[in-house]
This record gives sequence, structure tokens and C-alpha cells, in this order.
Amino acid sequence: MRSFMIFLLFSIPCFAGSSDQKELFEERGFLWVKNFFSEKQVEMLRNISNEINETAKGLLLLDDQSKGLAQTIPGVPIVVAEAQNPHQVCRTEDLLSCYPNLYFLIEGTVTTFLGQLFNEPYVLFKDKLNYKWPNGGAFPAHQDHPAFELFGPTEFITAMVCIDEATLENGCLYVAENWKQDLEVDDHTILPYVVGGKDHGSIQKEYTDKLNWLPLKASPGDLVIFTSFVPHYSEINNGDGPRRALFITFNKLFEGDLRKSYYYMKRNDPENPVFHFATPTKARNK
Ligand SMILES: O=C(O)CCC(=O)C(=O)O
Repeated sequence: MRSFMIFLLFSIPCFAGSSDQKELFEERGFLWVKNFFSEKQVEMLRNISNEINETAKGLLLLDDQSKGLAQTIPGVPIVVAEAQNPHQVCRTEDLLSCYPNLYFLIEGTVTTFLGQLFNEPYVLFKDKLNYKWPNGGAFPAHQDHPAFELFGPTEFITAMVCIDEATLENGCLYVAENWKQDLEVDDHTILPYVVGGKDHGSIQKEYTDKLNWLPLKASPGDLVIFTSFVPHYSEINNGDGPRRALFITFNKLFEGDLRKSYYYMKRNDPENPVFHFATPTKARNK
């Protein structure tokens, strides 16, 4: 009966954020809302993503010096290449500062939803579009919190917005469904992780082995939100098209509006390992 109710909740588009959704989120640390966005909004998201990709491809063609300079300019998207291929876009970032249409779309939908669900205002922290082209990057199991915590807030919430259908074949996101119960920890526990080297940020295997992983086979139009403590990972893309998804991170407004400081630091020290936590990208010590 309970799983039927959960299915119903996931299936009903609910923009305002209900108390049942809040309860589910608090219990599991994530919430999947099917058909959150309208068809028109899905089309807008796809068009903006295509436009961003064209800009990103152009930026990757620049010589190293110009590329480095471009990344320090607010208003130019941050572009990160796949570790194995300098011409393949792995992710683009700070897009909400560069594309006003995207900013207004997200503020009017996701930010509003979070405010209504939690009954307090949330503010944008960071945003990125992960591309995951065929054969493109797997993300090892990790929690986001250790990568963000130096900025101060006690918890962050990330919204995943699929641009393409996410499938087992193309590397959909997996979340640890009952991680607190499986590991007998509380919801703000940081699990031991690898520091330095190519696995920097990955949760140690003795912990990941105990987790039950739920594949989020999400569609364009769905919204998934999860806290910065929920372990998650994704496999390499074995399909023949991209698996693009936006990951937009928020924190409670009362804990500070930190977006500008975050991107100032990132734009001026992009190789800092803190910005390459459990990602298929290169950094100083990876
Ligand atoms: O894009 C993915 O599949 C995973 C993204 C992720 O876990 C991250 O960027 O922290």
C-alpha cells in the first residue's frame, strides 16, 4: 500500500509542494516529481541546452591561454572537457548567470517549488549541465557535501532536470535509496571517501557495498531533488546519444547568498581539486 502511495505521489504533477512530498523528502533525502515541467518548458530547456552546447564547443577550440582567460569572465559559461578528450564537453557551468531565459525559467519553477515545499526561501548556489556523450564519463559514488561545505551552509539541495531521457544504458543517476538505515547513520553524516588521485571524492567501497541503489530512469519534464548528503553515482554512457541533465544546487537563503563567491573562486582557481570532486575530469592532483 505504501509503495502504491509513493508511486501515486511520484506520478502526480504537483507544483505547489505538498506535505506528503515533504515527508517523503525528509525520510529519504530525495524526491522525484514526474511531469513537473510543462511540454513548453521542456522544449525551452532543450533549446537552451542546444545553444549552450554550441557556445561550449567553440570555447574548447580556443588555445589554452585564451580559454583560461575566457573562464575568468563572468557571463561566459565555464566549460570543462572530458578527462580523456579535450574537445569533448563534460560539463558547462554558471549558466543561470549567462542565459537569462534559463534563469527566469528555473527561478519561476524550481526555486519557487523549494520555497513552497520547505516553507522558507532558497537561493541558487551553483548550476551545471552535464553532457555525458556516448562513452562519456561515469561519476563514482559520492556525496556532494564535502565538495561544497567550505562555503558554509549546513545542507544543500540539488535539483536534477533531465534534458534527455535517462536510461540504464545511457548512464542515468542512481541514488542510495535507504542509505541512513543501511549504514545506521544520521542524515548529515559524511561517509569516508578517497582523498587525492583519480578517485578523489569517491565514497570508500566498504560503505558503497552496503547500499541499495535506485536507478532514476527520469524523463525530460521530471524534477528530482536530493540533499548534499545523499550518496549517488552514474555509469558511463553506453548508448548512442547524449544524456544531458542540469544539476542546479540551492541552499537556504538565511545561510547566505554565496553564488558569486563560489564562482569567483572557481573561475580563478579552476584546477583546485575541490571543484573536481568525484568527476570524470582532470585537476591538479588527479
Ligand atoms: O551527471 C551525472 O550522471 C552525475 C552527476 C553528479 O553526480 C555530480 O555532478 O555530482
